Amino acid sequence: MKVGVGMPQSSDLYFASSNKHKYQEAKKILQSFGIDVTFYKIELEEIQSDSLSEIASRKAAMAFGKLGKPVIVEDDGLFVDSLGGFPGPYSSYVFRTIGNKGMLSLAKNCPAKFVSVISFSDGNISKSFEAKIDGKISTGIRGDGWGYDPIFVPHKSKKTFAELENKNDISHRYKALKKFASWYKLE
Ligand code: ITT
Repeated sequence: MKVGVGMPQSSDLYFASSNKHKYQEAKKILQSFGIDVTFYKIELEEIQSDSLSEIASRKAAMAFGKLGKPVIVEDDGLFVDSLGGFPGPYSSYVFRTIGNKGMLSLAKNCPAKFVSVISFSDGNISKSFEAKIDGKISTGIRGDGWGYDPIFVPHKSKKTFAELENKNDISHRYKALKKFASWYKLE
């Protein structure tokens, strides 16, 4: 798996997800680290757990079981401080049910963080990398973005993720993939 710096390798690494936005961002970010990924579009069953890392590592093992090739998955959560970390591991369900409008009515202007866990599996090795970005829930839906982007305002910013041009340089996903890339290149 050795990769030269700045030299995209032929894609022997897959990104398993049902969410093309996550894949598109991950692809761009990994490309900047000289790593190529291919989309493995799949809805993987998620175990119920309070731990994103446990959910992600089980998903990675499941994805490898189906694909038989080195694969990464990502599990994310939006954690609102005043709601005891809710929706956290349930962020996907909450987005599908109450959406950004519902989250605003629960947590307008409240401190929150976005957490990403990237898990790798190749059948022998399984590794996870976690990162977060602090911020808050906005006061309204702002910008044309996917998921919670129109209501998440990162720390020191006045703009939501959806309004920012440099989301991919600062996000939870960027930070977790950066840790993954440093490890992957040395393997
Ligand atoms: P998977 O198939 O990869 O699991 P998912 O969309 O269910 O796709 P997650 O469970 O990891 O992904 O994500 C939890 C929720 O958080 C989900 O509703 C996502 O749309 C949302 N989300 C994750 N990362 C985000 C980001 O960078 N910006 C906005 N929303 C995000």
